[in-house]
Amino acid sequence: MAKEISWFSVFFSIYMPIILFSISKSSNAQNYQCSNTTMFANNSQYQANLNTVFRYLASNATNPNGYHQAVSRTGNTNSEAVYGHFLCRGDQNATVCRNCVTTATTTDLPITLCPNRKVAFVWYDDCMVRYSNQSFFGQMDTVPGMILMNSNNVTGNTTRFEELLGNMMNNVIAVQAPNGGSQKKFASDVVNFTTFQTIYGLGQCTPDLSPNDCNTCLVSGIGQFQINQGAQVLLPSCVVRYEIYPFFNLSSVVQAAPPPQPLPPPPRQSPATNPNRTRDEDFTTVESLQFDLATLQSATNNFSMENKLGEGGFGSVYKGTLSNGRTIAVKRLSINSSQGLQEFKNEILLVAKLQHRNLVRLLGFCFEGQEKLLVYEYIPNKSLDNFLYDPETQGLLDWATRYKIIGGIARGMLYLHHDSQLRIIHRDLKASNVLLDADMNAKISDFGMAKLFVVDQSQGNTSRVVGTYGYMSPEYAMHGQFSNKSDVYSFGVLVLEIISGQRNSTFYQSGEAEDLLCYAWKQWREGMPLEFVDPMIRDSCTMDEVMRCIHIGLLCVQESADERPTMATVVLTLDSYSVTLSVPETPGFFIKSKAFNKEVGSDQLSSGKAAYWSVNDVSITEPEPR
Ligand SMILES: *[C@@H]1O[C@H](CO)[C@@H](O)[C@H](O)[C@H]1NC(C)=O
Ligand SMILES: *[C@@H]1O[C@H](CO)[C@@H](O)[C@H](O)[C@H]1NC(C)=O
Ligand SMILES: *[C@@H]1O[C@H](CO)[C@@H](O)[C@H](O)[C@H]1NC(C)=O
Ligand SMILES: *[C@@H]1O[C@H](CO)[C@@H](O)[C@H](O)[C@H]1NC(C)=O
Ligand SMILES: *[C@@H]1O[C@H](CO)[C@@H](O)[C@H](O)[C@H]1NC(C)=O
Ligand SMILES: *[C@@H]1O[C@H](CO)[C@@H](O)[C@H](O)[C@H]1NC(C)=O
Ligand SMILES: *[C@@H]1O[C@H](CO)[C@@H](O)[C@H](O)[C@H]1NC(C)=O
Ligand SMILES: *[C@@H]1O[C@H](CO)[C@@H](O)[C@H](O)[C@H]1NC(C)=O
Ligand SMILES: *[C@@H]1O[C@H](CO)[C@@H](O)[C@H](O)[C@H]1NC(C)=O
Ligand SMILES: *[C@@H]1O[C@H](CO)[C@@H](O)[C@H](O)[C@H]1NC(C)=O
Ligand SMILES: *[C@@H]1O[C@H](CO)[C@@H](O)[C@H](O)[C@H]1NC(C)=O
Ligand SMILES: CC(=O)N[C@H]1CO[C@H](CO)[C@@H](O)[C@@H]1O
Repeated sequence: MAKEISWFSVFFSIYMPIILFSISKSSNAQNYQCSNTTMFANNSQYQANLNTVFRYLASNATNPNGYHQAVSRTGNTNSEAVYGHFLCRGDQNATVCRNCVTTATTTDLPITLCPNRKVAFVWYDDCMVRYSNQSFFGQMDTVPGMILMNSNNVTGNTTRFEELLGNMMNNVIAVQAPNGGSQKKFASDVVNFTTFQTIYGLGQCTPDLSPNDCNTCLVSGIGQFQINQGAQVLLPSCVVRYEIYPFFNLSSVVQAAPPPQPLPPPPRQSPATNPNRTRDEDFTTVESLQFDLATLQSATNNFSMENKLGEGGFGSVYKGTLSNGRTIAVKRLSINSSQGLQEFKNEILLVAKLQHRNLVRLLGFCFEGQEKLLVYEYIPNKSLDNFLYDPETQGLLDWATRYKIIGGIARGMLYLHHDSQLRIIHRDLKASNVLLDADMNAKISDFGMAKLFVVDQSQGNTSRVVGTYGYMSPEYAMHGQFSNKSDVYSFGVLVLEIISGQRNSTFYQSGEAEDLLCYAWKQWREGMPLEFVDPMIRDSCTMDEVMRCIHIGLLCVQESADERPTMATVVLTLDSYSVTLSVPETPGFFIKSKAFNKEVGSDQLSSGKAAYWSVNDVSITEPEPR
């Protein structure tokens, strides 16, 4: 097991797993987090200040915007100051708000839930209350948090449910994001699922956030939804929730929700680099992520062959079972990091905070002696390439499943590029790096490796190329230039592979030795896209979805990185049929000449196979950054 050290690790381990239990409307006093070991003494100055803050909050609970911040800093030192706030749910009236805040501040927090704790959070249906020994005002925090799931499965078409839910939550984001100042940042929406079932959703941020921060918080919450009959994600700075029963005042529903807008550009400054934003680390420490070598050896049967799941870039992966029964995947790194140990640990801490339902979660690491191990959540099914290219399992991937996988990969990549605080470029997105869970949800793996092993993660040149031929964009393969758009290119190749059921690198269409991208483009230009579709799904697929996906794929692999869409546009396009797509230009690698004219006709295209890259489907990962 991971070493249990402080309350921080408890915070973390509470946050990491999805806490599953049915939501009952009445009792939800379970939803709290408090520092276990940082206590204050009875009759201390801290207690006096905290009581003052509680009194201020309760007496301001009838504020019209349902929000109040209070500070009490009586005493000699700053360390005795207490900061607190409450936020009432946007549709509730003052009476409900006051009852909720009063319960929190007079009994629950001081007596039953978090007695003598210096830092605490509690979330109820109607309000949330938080206090700390340091200021958090105006700051966006997504840790610690709680995920509550209704354990009942959706009855009916889950794909449709997920689509409707996604569109509804997009509306919720779009509606409240523009609200500035002290206005409520609250929105709710309703959508009919079937004649008999309706989905109700809401999202709310603390009003002290900027619109961008509010957006980021909501997106990060929604990213953790799983598709059940209901879910709520409770974060310090925002909450998101949906149910199949009306759980809020329906007159709060925004009328005529605007069409979904592309997400606004993320704030320029990365929160991770703002020195004032290091508070997150308070709740996740390197220690809480550290595993004993002995623990991992015994979990993996001493890295036995029977436990080996496969070879990935960077090393072999083993299945393990911890003494508490939890299954894990352990990656045994075969490479050295040029970074110092502390720097490496700091990066691990950051990567471990990337959490999204379409990303494989990093649970921890072990760095002992010669061993360098990364511990991940275990995903039961194999990777996408195993399914896609094995004639025995190919049939399991019907069109609906493939479509869901494409959407999942897109959302996971969007989170990496825009929504996570780190703005990660994956750099090695490919079918073998997409794992499928028991419900065939896509989970992207091996992200953040560039962050762990290369110092500079912003756009720039790199002296070595990490990536896999066949998925690498021209600018990356040739010049080592990487950016979000190189990932978009790899995504495009992956989409075309999923639709065609063919590996780009071994693609061979009888008669004409072309690569997959050219073939896709040609069929598209000639108005025969169905020719390109995997024969296994030709009869069962939904034509307009397939067309849209091929179109998106072709846009993503355009030679000019500027012409390629962003992942935000890709997700929007997948979610909304009203977005008009531009006509794709020539795929990169079609021909290496820059002078290639886009006006050229298809006959000329098929003869334009002058200078192909050599085929090689191995990850070329040179271990040592220079
Ligand atoms: C920390 O507090 C939580 C609830 O607040 C409790 O479940 C857990 O057992 C505590 N851990 C320790 C180590 O005291
Ligand atoms: C504070 O006092 C209460 C009783 O008033 C007692 O139950 C509690 O254990 C005390 N806490 C500490 C940390 O001494
Ligand atoms: C509200 O809180 C402020 C401090 O944050 C305090 O001065 C005031 O007395 C409180 N009560 C009311 C009714 O305003
Ligand atoms: C808050 O309390 C923690 C734990 O006691 C301490 O490490 C931290 O320095 C305190 N922060 C401030 C601003 O006093
Ligand atoms: C406030 O809302 C509650 C329940 O939502 C309701 O029972 C109560 O009558 C309302 N009070 C006022 C003053 O509107
Ligand atoms: C939901 O579905 C999964 C498999 O699809 C099943 O294992 C699980 O038992 C179901 N849960 C409920 C509450 O029916
Ligand atoms: C489920 O919903 C999706 C999206 O709305 C639709 O394309 C598909 O045909 C539906 N499946 C069934 C079995 O009705
Ligand atoms: C949902 O269905 C109800 C009744 O069937 C209808 O009155 C309502 O307008 C529908 N709502 C939406 C958002 O379509
Ligand atoms: C629901 O909201 C409307 C408009 O804000 C308000 O008039 C009504 O009293 C609310 N109902 C309840 C039960 O709170
Ligand atoms: C950090 O906080 C200090 C004091 O609260 C403030 O003066 C400074 O402007 C902040 N810096 C940034 C980058 O937000
Ligand atoms: C695990 O394997 C190493 C060598 O690979 C060996 O030194 C060690 O004793 C083994 N441990 C156990 C518990 O078998
Ligand atoms: C985009 C890309 O790299 N495509 C490759 C697909 O496979 C052919 C060979 O079949 C390569 O030449 C291409 O470079």
